[in-house]
Amino acid sequence: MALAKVLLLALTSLATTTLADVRQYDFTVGWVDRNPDGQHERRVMGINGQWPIPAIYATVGDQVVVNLKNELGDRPCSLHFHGLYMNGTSHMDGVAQSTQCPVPANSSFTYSFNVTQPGTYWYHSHVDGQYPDGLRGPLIVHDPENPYADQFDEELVLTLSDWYHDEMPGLISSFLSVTNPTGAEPVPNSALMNDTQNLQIPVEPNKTFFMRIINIAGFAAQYFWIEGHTFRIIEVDGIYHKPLEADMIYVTAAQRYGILLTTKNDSSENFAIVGAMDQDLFDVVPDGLNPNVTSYLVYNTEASLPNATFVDEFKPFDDILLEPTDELALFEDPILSYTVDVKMDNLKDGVNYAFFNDVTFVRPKVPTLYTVLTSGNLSTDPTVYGINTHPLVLDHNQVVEIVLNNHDPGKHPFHLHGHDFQVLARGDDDSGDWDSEALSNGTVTYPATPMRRDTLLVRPNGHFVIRFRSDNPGVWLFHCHIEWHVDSGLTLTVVEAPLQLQQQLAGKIPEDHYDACRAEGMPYEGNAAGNTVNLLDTQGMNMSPGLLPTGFTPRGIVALTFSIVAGLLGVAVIVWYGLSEITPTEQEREESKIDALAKSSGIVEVTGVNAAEVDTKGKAGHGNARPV
Ligand SMILES: *[C@@H]1O[C@H](CO)[C@@H](O)[C@H](O)[C@H]1NC(C)=O
Ligand SMILES: *[C@@H]1O[C@H](CO)[C@@H](O)[C@H](O)[C@H]1NC(C)=O
Ligand SMILES: *[C@@H]1O[C@H](CO)[C@@H](O)[C@H](O)[C@H]1NC(C)=O
Ligand SMILES: *[C@@H]1O[C@H](CO)[C@@H](O)[C@H](O)[C@H]1NC(C)=O
Ligand SMILES: *[C@@H]1O[C@H](CO)[C@@H](O)[C@H](O)[C@H]1NC(C)=O
Ligand SMILES: *[C@@H]1O[C@H](CO)[C@@H](O)[C@H](O)[C@H]1NC(C)=O
Ligand SMILES: *[C@@H]1O[C@H](CO)[C@@H](O)[C@H](O)[C@H]1NC(C)=O
Ligand SMILES: *[C@@H]1O[C@H](CO)[C@@H](O)[C@H](O)[C@H]1NC(C)=O
Ligand SMILES: *[C@@H]1O[C@H](CO)[C@@H](O)[C@H](O)[C@H]1NC(C)=O
Ligand SMILES: *[C@@H]1O[C@H](CO)[C@@H](O)[C@H](O)[C@H]1NC(C)=O
Ligand SMILES: [Cu+2]
Repeated sequence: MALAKVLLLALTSLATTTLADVRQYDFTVGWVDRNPDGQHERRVMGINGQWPIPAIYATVGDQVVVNLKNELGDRPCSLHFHGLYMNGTSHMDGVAQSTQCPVPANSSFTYSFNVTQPGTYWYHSHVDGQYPDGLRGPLIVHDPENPYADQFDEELVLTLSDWYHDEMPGLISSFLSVTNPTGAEPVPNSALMNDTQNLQIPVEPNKTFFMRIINIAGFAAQYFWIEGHTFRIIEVDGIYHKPLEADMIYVTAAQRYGILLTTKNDSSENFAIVGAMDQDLFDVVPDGLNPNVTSYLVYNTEASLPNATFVDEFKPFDDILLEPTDELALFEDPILSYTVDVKMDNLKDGVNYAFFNDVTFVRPKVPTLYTVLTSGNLSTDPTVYGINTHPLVLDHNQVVEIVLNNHDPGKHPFHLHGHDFQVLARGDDDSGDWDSEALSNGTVTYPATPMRRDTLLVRPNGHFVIRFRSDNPGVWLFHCHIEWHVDSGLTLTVVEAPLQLQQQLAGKIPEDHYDACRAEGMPYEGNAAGNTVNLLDTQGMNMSPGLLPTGFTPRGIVALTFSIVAGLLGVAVIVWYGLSEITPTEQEREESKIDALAKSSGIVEVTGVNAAEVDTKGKAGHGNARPV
């Protein structure tokens, strides 16, 4: 009996080892011409001459190897595997200037990692705001132990996306410009499903599909529904949840939903599948924009395809109602609760930036992971990562809470790399003190088994509270997944268990990672400024422009812009001098603000030298406000 058990165990472990597979993908990234909305042909970033780019498939336990070759000719790229924990392989997370140097044109780079989690994910470039030019696609991890396996017949992948006719680099420079002082985001030209429109999905009656819906957009969330049908949500962002019925979901950029869709018994009619971009996100809705995309469930090829019926009101399912299938209980109260205040504001160069606690993200000279690996015991000191990476250094195996207050009237989907997180609360108040009061008087209670996901919407001037356990040493970004806001700085850097990370990765960074840095002429040792001698001296690090002089408002910048446009050079020069001149009072204000930040966050330490440097840099480095 005992022997049989041992044998069985041995057999099972043999079976699981042989089941683990290496999934190798050879991906050459290059340009191809496409016209996915039938309105405009343009070049897009394809893979091996294909676009839509191929999906990556794996099974839990597999090792995935992606051999990337960059044939874009004139620009770097990278690949990030959105939602994967990358446990033990933070250096394979694909984030340029955080976990690697960007992969230069005409170079190769290998990503290799083990997949330990089932579910619906995607992969995309993580260099600048690059992926909306096409370098984004599904990543599906199959699960031999899917708890809902007996409830469906077939699987189906369906991507949602927004689409631009112009290429990102030009759009980004007009977005981050003194001529766009309110930070109005470029509005997409159309919406897509599976990178096309009017897709026909043939179905048989009385079958259940496990439909994996992935929003691979750079900006727009979509309302999604299937006319005449309801469905059951069983997965969000890779985490199984107990089935709940819905007839409409709201899928932000980067979110995924796994739904069970049972087809009708009667196959006389066909039905529209509708995606409607959320136009609340757009500052101005251009004339003639069709925010909607339609596909069809085709039961009967003889029958007509119905036009989608307009809905008067969007009433999507509230994801916070979901309960994870594994019933993971609410994490205990955290030692560290970190409050981040989100706002949009202009800096001295007249450009509109996005801030977490008055810090707008600027890439460090040395990728943050390499700073961890070359800063010894000082890796626990946030100073070495530079103010503008907004480092949040975490101890190993702690419960961490993030309270996010959105002081912006826009909606934002926030994503944390390397983790999923528990969602404790989401509300319409951004005052910052609603939480403790409402919790103590019992008006708010946190769910016992909170919903978990990796990308979460915060509502306009609202808040959310999330928790996760720092059980995954690595450098992980926390950022808004609207690419425009990544470009304007809505990112902070989680440096999780840096000492454990050093041990984990000692001697493990492959040479092609350093080759990428060498080819780009980027340093890969030392602090954020590349200083390898005195790690606490970050002089010369990349910094954001300084603050606007007191009293300067977006309206002032609009006036400036107007004067530029009108070519009133005399007036403009005066305004420019007004902008560039920093009075001593202003300088003091700036310094004390940074001091206050250091104190309030308890995270960033700034020396007098650095604080003074903010100002110098702001003055020196950003002449693009100059009206010439
Ligand atoms: C990459 O190779 C192409 C073709 O040989 C060449 O035109 C291009 O200049 C190269 N790009 C870089 C950055 O070296
Ligand atoms: C990935 O899995 C293989 C065996 O399947 C193992 O040898 C290797 O150490 C794993 N890598 C990491 C980073 O965990
Ligand atoms: C959508 O694209 C994926 C590959 O990215 C493909 O597997 C799937 O079949 C397509 N879905 C439909 C409904 O055609
Ligand atoms: C639908 O399928 C189920 C089994 O999946 C079967 O029991 C049932 O009879 C079918 N109904 C019709 C109307 O075909
Ligand atoms: C199809 O018919 C079966 C019984 O034959 C029933 O249980 C099921 O609810 C029907 N499905 C739909 C979508 O009407
Ligand atoms: C859909 O709308 C178009 C244009 O309004 C119309 O020509 C067509 O007949 C409609 N199709 C159906 C199936 O109603
Ligand atoms: C898009 O769909 C929404 C919701 O059904 C509808 O209100 C709107 O009129 C549609 N817009 C266009 C251009 O079809
Ligand atoms: C880090 O600190 C520990 C304990 O204080 C010490 O043993 C170790 O030598 C230090 N390591 C480095 C690289 O300074
Ligand atoms: C509890 O606190 C919240 C938040 O301050 C407040 O809105 C609510 O009115 C309070 N309720 C009671 C019963 O005191
Ligand atoms: C990472 O791996 C460690 C060690 O196996 C494990 O304890 C931890 O839960 C893992 N974390 C994640 C996020 O998978
Ligand atoms: Cu955002």
